[in-house]
This record gives sequence, C-alpha cells and structure tokens, in this order.
Amino acid sequence: MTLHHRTCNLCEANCGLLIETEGSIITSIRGDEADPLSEGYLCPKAFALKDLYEDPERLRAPLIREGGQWREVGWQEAVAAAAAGLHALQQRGGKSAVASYVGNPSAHNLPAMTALAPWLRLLGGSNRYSASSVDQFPKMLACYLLYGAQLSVPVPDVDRSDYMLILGANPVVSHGSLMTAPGMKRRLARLRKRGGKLLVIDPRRSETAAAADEHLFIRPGTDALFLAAVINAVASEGFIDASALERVEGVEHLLDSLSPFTAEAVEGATEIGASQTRRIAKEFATAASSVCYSRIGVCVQSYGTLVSYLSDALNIVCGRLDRPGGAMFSSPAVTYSSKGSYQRWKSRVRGLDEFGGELPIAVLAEEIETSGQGQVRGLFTMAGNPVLSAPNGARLEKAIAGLDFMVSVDPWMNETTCYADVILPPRHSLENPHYSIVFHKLAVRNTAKFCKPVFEPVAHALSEWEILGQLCAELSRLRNEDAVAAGAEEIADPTAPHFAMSPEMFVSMLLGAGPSGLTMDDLLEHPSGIDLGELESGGLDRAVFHDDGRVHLSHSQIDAELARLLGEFESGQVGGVGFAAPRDDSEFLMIGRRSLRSNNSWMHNCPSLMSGRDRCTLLMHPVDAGRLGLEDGRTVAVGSRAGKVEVRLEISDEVMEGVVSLPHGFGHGRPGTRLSVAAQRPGVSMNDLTDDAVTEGLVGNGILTGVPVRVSACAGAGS
Ligand SMILES: Nc1nc2c(c(=O)[nH]1)N[C@H]1C(S)=C(S)[C@@H](COP(=O)(O)OP(=O)(O)OC[C@H]3O[C@@H](n4cnc5c(=O)[nH]c(N)nc54)[C@H](O)[C@@H]3O)O[C@H]1N2
Ligand SMILES: Nc1nc2c(c(=O)[nH]1)N[C@H]1C(S)=C(S)[C@@H](COP(=O)(O)OP(=O)(O)OC[C@H]3O[C@@H](n4cnc5c(=O)[nH]c(N)nc54)[C@H](O)[C@@H]3O)O[C@H]1N2
Ligand code: SF4
Ligand SMILES: [Mo]
Repeated sequence: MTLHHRTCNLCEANCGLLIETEGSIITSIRGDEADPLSEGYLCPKAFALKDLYEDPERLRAPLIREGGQWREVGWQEAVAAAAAGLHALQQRGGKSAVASYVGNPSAHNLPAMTALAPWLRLLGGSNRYSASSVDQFPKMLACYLLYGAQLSVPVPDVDRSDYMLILGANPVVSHGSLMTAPGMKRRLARLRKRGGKLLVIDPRRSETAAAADEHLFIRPGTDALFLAAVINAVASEGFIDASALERVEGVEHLLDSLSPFTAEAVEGATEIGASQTRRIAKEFATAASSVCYSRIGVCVQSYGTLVSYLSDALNIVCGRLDRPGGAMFSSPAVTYSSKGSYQRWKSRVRGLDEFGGELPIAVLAEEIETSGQGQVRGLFTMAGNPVLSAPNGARLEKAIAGLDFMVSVDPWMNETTCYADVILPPRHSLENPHYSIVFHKLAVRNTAKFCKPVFEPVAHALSEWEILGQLCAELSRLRNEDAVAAGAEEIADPTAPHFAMSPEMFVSMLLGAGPSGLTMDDLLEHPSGIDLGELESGGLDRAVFHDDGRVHLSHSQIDAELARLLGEFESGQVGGVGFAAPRDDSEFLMIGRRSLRSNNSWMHNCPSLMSGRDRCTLLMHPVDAGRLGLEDGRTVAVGSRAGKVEVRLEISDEVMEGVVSLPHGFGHGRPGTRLSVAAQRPGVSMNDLTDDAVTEGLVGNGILTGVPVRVSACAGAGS
C-alpha cells in the first residue's frame, strides 16, 4: 500500500486528499486533515477520481477517423496527422481559419497550464475561444476596468466576514468559484456561529440559500437593478465610507448615475421589496465587516459585467475592499498577473469584442457557417465540450460536424470530440505532478502545495505538455518547410524554449519569482501543503495596475451599460426579461442548476455519481404547475427561440413562480460518443434552449439564465 498526498483537481475547492494505492489500483480516498486549506474536507466527487482513472472508455491511445471509422494509431502518426491538417487549413485560409476552444479542466491541469500559452501563440489567428465566455469573463472585465488587470480578482474573506451577501452563486453545491474555499458549508456555518449573517439572493432556494439566515427570491436577470438600488440606498442613508475612498476615482459620478434606481423604483422589476433593499443596504454598510460575492448566476445575464462591477462597487463604497472580512487580494507563493486586453479586434460576422485574447464562444457557430475571408474551417479543442456547454449547442454541433478538420486533446469521446479527425488523449492527471497555479491565487487563505504523481504514467501515455510540445514542433517544422520552399531563411521553432522547461521546473521558476521565499524542496518536505496564513490587507497595492495607482469607478463602458439599463427598465424589460406586462401562463424564465454529483458535462460516465434519482428534471413552482394542469413526473416540452427539448417535470417550491430550472451538462443521447454510463441516463441539454443570438452587453458572454421559454404538456406523454 502506498499513501499519496494530493490536491483534488476536479473543482476550484482544491481539497487535500490522501489517496491509497496498491499497484495501479486506488484502494481508498479520504480528506487530508493536515491540508491547511481544506482541513480534511472532501465531497462525493473525490471518490469518482477512481472511476475516472479506471473508466474503460477513457481513451488510452490516439485515434484517427477514417471514413467514419476510428483507427488507433501511435503518437507520431497522430501528431503528424493533426499538425498537417491544421497547417493545410491555415495555409489556405490564414491563421484564423483554425479556431481553438479550451475548456474548464485545463485550468486544473498543470501540464496543460504550462503548455497552452506557447501553443496558442504559435497557432495564432483571432479565433480563440474558451469556456470563460460562458463563465467568468464579465467578472474579469469588471476587474479589468476597476483595478486595471483582468486577473486582479478580489476574494471574499469568508473566514472572517460578519456579513456575506451572495448573489448568483451556490457554493454549498458548487464548492465556490473565484473563491477557493473547500468545505464552504462548514465555513458558512462558522460565519453564522460567530454571529455573522448570510444572505442569499437567488431565484431558487438553493442549498446555500437553505443554509443561510435569509433568502430572497429575485427575478432572474434583474440583479443590476437590485445592486444599483442597494448602493443608492447606502448613499442616500449616508453610509458611504469616505475614509476608504482616497484611492478610488469616480465615486460621485457613479452615485449620480445610479440615482434613478431607487429601491422603490426597481422593486416591481426585481420582486425584492423596497424596505428589504433599504434594510439590506443598512445591514451591509453597518456590519463590523461585510462582503458582497457574486458569481456565475449574475455573469451569465445580459448585464453580467455591470452586475459584477456593481457588486465590487458596493464593497468599495462601503470600505470593504482590501479589509479583513471583506473582499481581499491573496498573496500566494506562486503568483501571476496579467493586465489582459480588451477590444483589440472584433469577431468577423457579428463584430463582438475581443477580451483577454479571445472572442465569445457564442459567435463560433456563425464564424464556421459564414463564408468569406477569415471563415473558420478547422478547430482545435482541449478539455472542452462546447456542444453541451455553449449557448445553442445544437447549432454549434451542426457547424462543428461540417468542419474540414478538427483535433481534440481530450481523454473521452464525447458530444464534441466525436467530431474530431484526430483525438490525442492525454494521460490521466493522477499520472502528472500537480500544483494549482490558478486557484491558490483565488483562495481564501494563502497556502502552497505541490503533489507528486500518484501513478507512474502508463507506457506511451503523454501529458498535455508533451502532446502540445510535439504539436508545436511538428507545426513549426511544416511552416519552416514552406518558408524554405518559398526561398526564405530557415525558421526555428519559437516554442522550443518553453517546452525545454518541464511543468515542475515551471512551478519552481514561479516559486522563485514569488514573494514567499519557498523552494520546491520546502514543498516536497510538506506534502500536505504549507500554510502562509490568512489574507492580508495591502494586497490592493499589487492588484491595481492603473497608472495612477487608484481604483477606477468611472468608465464609458459602464456609463453605456447604465444608460442601456435605464432605457430598458423604463420600457418594462431588462435584457429580454419583461416585468411590466402580465405574462402568459406558459411563459417562464429558465435558470440552470448544479448538483453535488456533477461537474459540468463530463462526469456523467462515473458509475459512483450516477446512481439515485434522475437529476435532469425541470423544476417548476406548484402554483405554476397547477395553472397549467401539469402533474409531477410527467414529460413536458420546453421550447425557446433556439430549440426544444422534452424533459420530466419536478414540482417544487424551491423555484420562484414564473421560473423553471434545468441543469446543464446533460444531453448525452447524441450518437457517436463513447460514454455508455452517461448514455443510460442521457437527460437533455439545457444549451439546446439557450440562445447564441443574444449575448452579454460588454464582453459577449453567453446568456444562460433568465432564458425565455414556453412549457407545455407533451402530447400523449403521461409520464
Ligand atoms: N457539483 C458541481 N460543482 C461545480 C460545477 C458543477 O457542474 N457541479 N461546476 C464548476 C464550475 S465550472 C463553476 S464556474 C462553478 C460555478 O459555481 P457557482 O457560481 O456557485 O454556480 P451555481 O452552482 O450554478 O450557482 C449559481 C446560482 O445562481 C442562481 N441564479 C441563476 N440566475 C440568477 C439570477 O438571475 N440572479 C441571481 N441572483 N441568481 C441567479 C442559481 O439559481 C444558482 O443557485 O461551479 C463549479 N463547481
Ligand atoms: N446552460 C449552462 N451552460 C453552461 C454553464 C451553466 O451554468 N449553464 N456553465 C458554464 C461553465 S461555468 C463552464 S466552466 C463550462 C464548461 O464547459 P466545457 O469546459 O466546454 O465543458 P466540460 O463539461 O467542463 O468538459 C470538459 C472536457 O474536458 C475533458 N477533460 C476532463 N479532464 C481532462 C484532462 O485532464 N485533460 C484534458 N485534456 N481534458 C480533460 C472532458 O472529457 C470534457 O471533454 O460550461 C458552461 N456552460
Ligand atoms: S469539493 Fe471539489 S476539490 Fe473538493 S473533493 Fe469535491 S470535487 Fe474535489
Ligand atoms: Mo465554470
């Protein structure tokens, strides 16, 4: 038996695990109480690491598709075919003819994090996409505007806060996002035990809402109005903390712009009473410490950036930024920063703005379908499943199916990768060393931890770093061949220096450049991790990148969004969510949800997570179901502008009236995949209903909440 110390890399919580193995078998997985961040916490998904590692359908060798059949090939042949296919398309249509899409697990994978930047730089072109544009881009743009850097994201100091206001997040189930805080339920219980208050604003009585002191329903998509009214009330009641505003620019301007949004004016739209809003403003501003935390439920709205900005603005004007118990910046041992970029180019067809070197995934389908100079004809994906995760996935699926060439670096043949011409499956992450480069920076406590591989890599298995290194070398070789044939000088592989540095060396280098003074030897001596203490005030100095060293509240983009909000509000709808006219009984606003035993689309092939009742159901309030004459358990049709699905109805007063909830990540019934466990309970894809034609106002994020749908009984279907 061998004992391994590990950080779970499945979600942002980064729990410390103790994994016991016998040879290549995992015999037990438990929480590591000595891990200074997670203190022994783990969730049911940790056990699924065993399922994932052992899954017979996990691809172990590269595959090439020929005439509709898959052929297992060696790495050399696979990499040569992949590079040749991408190169040919770029030669013909320019670099942008090949798009790339990078999915969520990349951020949790050290070899991928080491290799992605040089690979994407080499690939070049303007068609870079990732899951970030159906996730946190609005928050990152808000930070880009406020602090001058897209990665300067403040973290709620939940362990010391006396008052936490949560909008659009369900950390008891999701385990937190842009807030690495394992054991969130415990942490929130401690907050309440020390006399603190937890308030959740959510159109569903989520698991976090159920564990809170107070929960208020809000009409989906109207959070900008609510937060504008809270800040407005803070100002009108005289609670602005002037002492905290010396290095903040634009306070007066913001307060002036918010003046139309009084608690009384917006209550009909948000469905949160004016007296509640005023009380919350007072509680928030007068608590010994407080923090407003907003996450994906507000990012995936029409006003995602504005809401994210306003939740930070509330922290700022109440003096909660960079203060214990408020919103703080971490100081991890391995740190990184990036000012980022915005509006350097636009998408070809719809003209949506670049952010952080990427375009919004909502435009990829049209970039593939629309002919002309710059049309996308090839795709590279890594660790992503956009057919299920992007808005109007069914349309994107059709577009992807019609591509000339596609390469996927992914261990499973799922709803997206089944369309690839070449699949390059990386080895399992337990065969890699691990350091959580991304998430230490987002953690509620400063810690550092390096994990050695749990398993020796099986023969011929490559990590993402090795696969991308080989792709870079081969693509460079082909480009050089062309250059020489055209009579130019030989060109060297520009990525070679990056791939000379292994992932471990990359971590060592970052450690050396960081503030902690720790070395790799120190980390190896402390396999459960090293505690560097609680978050400290002063992080703002490092986080602010604006030349004048100040936090900037005024921006033309924010002014424009506030003007749009006011105009829409006065006309009785915001971001497509109407509130003035009475709605038809069959009209609903659809929201999503996550379950404890899921991880977006990709863990439904784990037997240990798939037992129990069907989770892909449509939640509807009993009053609405009664009005429509629908019984619990029957199949209903849900239709939107984008598409239609049929799903089982679950009647529950968890959701507010007028709202229905469907989880995302299902829809495994599509042909061509190798996910037999998932296929037994395929569910339907929420993203066959979400609409790629509408996007968030400033950064083009997908709009995945408050989606207008119609629900009706399925003809002939009793259940
Ligand atoms: N178990 C599990 N954990 C996960 C994941 C998973 O799929 N399963 N996914 C991981 C990923 S990639 C991420 S990004 C994080 C996300 O983590 P969170 O940001 O916590 O996301 P959710 O759990 O979806 O919670 C979003 C909440 O927003 C609410 N909401 C929806 N619309 C609105 C609205 O208009 N206004 C307000 N105020 N609330 C709204 C929803 O009802 C829901 O309770 O979770 C991660 N953790
Ligand atoms: N309607 C709706 N849609 C949503 C959301 C929502 O709340 N509602 N949430 C959005 C969010 S927050 C996110 S992050 C996205 C996620 O969107 P994606 O990242 O596109 O999708 P995932 O379902 O996370 O798929 C992960 C992929 O990574 C592969 N994979 C797993 N482990 C590894 C690994 O170690 N290496 C490699 N190379 N591949 C690996 C899996 O096989 C799978 O193909 O979905 C978004 N879509
Ligand atoms: S909460 Fe996240 S990090 Fe912790 S064990 Fe579960 S999946 Fe892993
Ligand atoms: Mo995410």
